[in-house]
Formats: sequence, structure tokens, C-alpha cells
Amino acid sequence: MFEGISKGLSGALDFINRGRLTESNIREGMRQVRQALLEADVHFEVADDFIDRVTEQAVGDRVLQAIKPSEQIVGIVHEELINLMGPVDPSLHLKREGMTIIMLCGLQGSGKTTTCGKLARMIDEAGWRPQLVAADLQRPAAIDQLQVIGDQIGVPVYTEPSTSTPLSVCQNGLKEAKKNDRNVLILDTAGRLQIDDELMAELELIDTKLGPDQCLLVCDAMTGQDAVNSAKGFNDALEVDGVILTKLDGDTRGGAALSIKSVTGVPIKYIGVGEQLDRLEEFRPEGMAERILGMGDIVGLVTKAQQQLSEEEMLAQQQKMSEGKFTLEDFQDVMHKMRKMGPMKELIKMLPGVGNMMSQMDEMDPEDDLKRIDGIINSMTQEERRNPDIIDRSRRNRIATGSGNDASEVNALLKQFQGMASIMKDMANMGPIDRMRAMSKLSKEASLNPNAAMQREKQRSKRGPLDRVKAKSQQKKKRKDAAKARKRNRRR
Ligand SMILES: Nc1nc2c(ncn2[C@@H]2O[C@H](COP(=O)(O)OP(=O)(O)O)[C@@H](O)[C@H]2O)c(=O)[nH]1
Ligand SMILES: [Mg+2]
Repeated sequence: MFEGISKGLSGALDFINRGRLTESNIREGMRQVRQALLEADVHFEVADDFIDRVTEQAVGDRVLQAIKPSEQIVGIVHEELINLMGPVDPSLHLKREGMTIIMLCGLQGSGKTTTCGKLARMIDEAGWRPQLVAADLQRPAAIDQLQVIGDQIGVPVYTEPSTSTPLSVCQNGLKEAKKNDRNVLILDTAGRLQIDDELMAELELIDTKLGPDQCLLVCDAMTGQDAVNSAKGFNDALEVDGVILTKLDGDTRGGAALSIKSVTGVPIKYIGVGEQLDRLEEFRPEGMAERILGMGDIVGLVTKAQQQLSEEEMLAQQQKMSEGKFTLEDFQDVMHKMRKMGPMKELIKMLPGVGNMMSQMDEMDPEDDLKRIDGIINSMTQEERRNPDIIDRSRRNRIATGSGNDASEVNALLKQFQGMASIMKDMANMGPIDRMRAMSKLSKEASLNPNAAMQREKQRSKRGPLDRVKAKSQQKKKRKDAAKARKRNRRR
């Protein structure tokens, strides 16, 4: 996601970086930043406001007299992106006692029904007792859809035939929930292709009669400014408490995420990042700003990891790393847990510095490499996994044959593992600040030489001749580009 705006912004910041830092240079750079924002479908007033705020700070003495002025400007842009989207309050304010009613609304196809399921799943896992209510009577299929989702996550769904009215479904659903000792009621309401009076009257009626504690608006991020306009309409009628922005896993340009808060005043609480019911995340403006600037989202990654690894496990792994006792067995364990966190490509994009390498990333499939590595480790004996030093030529050949790989691939894995284990040992012994620094240094080195690790991986993997031809022509293009860049640099 956000590829366009990431590229546009880093292009503009690069421009500022290259030239001498003068006021007119900064203003030209900011003009390019504004262009990047508009191209990402950010509301034009929001973009103008943003540029004013950044420029005002950027041409100030604080920046011009700083030792590294361009870094300061990136810092200001980063900070203002966060201000644009925050502050947020992801809490649903669920009540300890009595019933909490959450009403979801939004246009047709925005993802309401799916998001109802995601929320119910999350709330259920946090130890509450949710009840879903199918109050979309527009299409009979909508009722079945919610029923299927409820069955999938083991949350009861209250339904009535489509001849009933939405209000009575909600009221009876509430009674049913109280009777069965449920404590969170989630209402899946109807949508329309566009906001109209009939829809609003229906929703307002439910709103006044049931008095939901939270009214959440579901918006499709792919629709850009339309999402923002509909948010405005719903908020005028219903006083929305928060927005859930869906389909951020697609190639949305990011305009909605960046404008919704400033245009409507309603904060984004959660984001949907996939069709599956576990693809719901708390919205963090910091993480989003960092991804937009191609800086990666380390906090998001760590949060994801923590959901899979218990604290004890984390401590145990860290202990092992710091003592240099991290084995291939542990490595495989971590790898399996990481695969549970989501598609590898998405995870890798969250690593700092990797944003810049994205176009190459799209060409490769990390899943494939992981499967190969997994196969190699599976073909080792337990002793070999714990102490790879004993792997000699004959053991190596056995492992290669067993896993259907070349001996050179086994070798490469062992080498990579050695390198990684020693870096991890160093990092585990550092304080948090130094660790961040080391990470950023590592990722900078990687992005300066993107050919290194990633590309090697690609060519080593067993692919058909087509891929090899493609890789070769890519390399050729890269060499050409590099030559051009050198020429440009000489001229300057
Ligand atoms: N990729 C992706 N698809 C989503 C997401 N949320 C919902 N969808 C899909 O969007 C479509 C419409 O969703 P639905 O919940 O039926 O929307 P509703 O009409 O508002 O209830 C379905 O195909 C969903 O699978 C998301 O976060 N990411
Ligand atoms: Mg629906």
C-alpha cells in the first residue's frame, strides 16, 4: 500500500537533500511534496494546510542552522503526518457491567459485515461475550453471510426473516443477548451505494431507540475521497465515534487515511488489512507515517510478534541469542511462528529500509525461500540443528539430497545462519537505543546495496528459465541505470 505516495515523498525529500538548503529550494521541495499528496488523493485543503505547517517550520532557523538540515525536514514531515492522522483512541470502551452496544454503519460493500466478524472475534478473544445482530435486511444473502461468519468464529448471531424491520431485529437481538448473558452487542446495519434519506432515517431510528455506546463507521480505503465524503455525511447524521478503514491491504493510494481525521474530526480506530477475520489492526498513526515515508514499522512488527510469542518465550529466545546459543532449531521455531503472523511479503515490508526495495520485492516470493529453508532444516538431525559446526561434506550432501536441494544451497543457509546468529548476539546485548541504531545501520546498508542479499536469494532459488531471463534483463537495466546515475553525479 501507499507505494505512490511513498515514492513521491521520498523523491521530494531527496530533492531537498541534493540541493543546497535555501529557502527557495525548500519551497520547491514542498511544492513537490504537495503534488505527491494530491496524487495520493489527499483532500486539497488538507494538503495545503499540511504544506503550510511543514514549510513554516522548515524555513525556520531551527532547520537552516541545524547540522543535518535535511534530516530535520524529514523529521518535521514525519511529525506532521502523525498530527494529521492522530491522536487516536483505539479503545471500544467496553463496559465492565451491563451491555455495550456497538453499531456499525457505512456504504454498501465497504466491509461492514466482515468487520463485524473481525470485531466480534477480537472482543471474544479478549474475554467478552459478544452477540452479533443481522440488521441488514436489504438482501437476504446479508443475513446468511453474517450467520456463516458467526459460525466460523463461534459467536452467536441473532437473525429474523427479511420481512421484519431493522429496528425490531435490533431490539429483539438486544433482548436475546441479555437473556443469554452476552455483554457486547454488535449491530450489522444496511448500507446503500450512496447516502440517502431513507437509509439515514433507518439508522437514526436505531440510534435513538437503542442508544449505542459506540457508532463506528466502516470506510473503504480504496475509494479515496469518496470515503471521506461519505464519512462526512454519516457523521452529520449519527455522530460517529470512530472510523474503521478497510482494504488497506490493497493498492490504495492513501488519501483517505490521510484526510479523514482532518476533514471530519473523526479518528480512525482500526484498519482492515485483509479479507480473513483476523486481519484487523489497531490504527497507529506513527506506524502509518513511517510506512508512508518508507521507514518501516518496527513497533507494528513487534506487536505482531508478541501476539504469537509469549513473553516467556521471548525472554528465553533473547537469553539464548545473547549467549550465542541460538540454534537452527530455535531459528526454525521462530520462522514457523512468523509465518503464522501473516503473509511474509507484508511482514518484510514493515522492516525499516525495505520500503525502498519494494519494486524488487514484488518479483520474488519469500514464502518459497522459507519453504526451502524449512525443508533443509527438516532434513537435518536434531544434533545437527543444535550444533551446525558438525556438518561436514558428507552430512551436507545427505541433507541436500534429503531435502531435494543443491549442496550449495545447504551451504548458503549455514553461512547465512552463522552471520545472522552473530549479529543477533551483538544486538541482544545492546540497550534499546543502540539496537535501533544497529537496525537502522543494517537496513541502510541493505538499501544502499539492494542487490546483495535479496537478489542473491532470488537467483539461487530453483526457478524455471523464464525467471532467469527476467533476472538477467533486470540486472542489465540496473547496470544501465547505475551508469546513468554516475553520469548525472559527475555533471553536478
Ligand atoms: N482485501 C480486503 N477485503 C475486504 C476487507 N474488508 C472487507 N473486504 C471485502 O469487501 C467485500 C465487501 O465486504 P462486506 O463485509 O460484505 O461489506 P458490507 O456490504 O459493507 O457488509 C467482501 O468481499 C469482503 O471480503 C479488507 O480489509 N481487505
Ligand atoms: Mg453487509
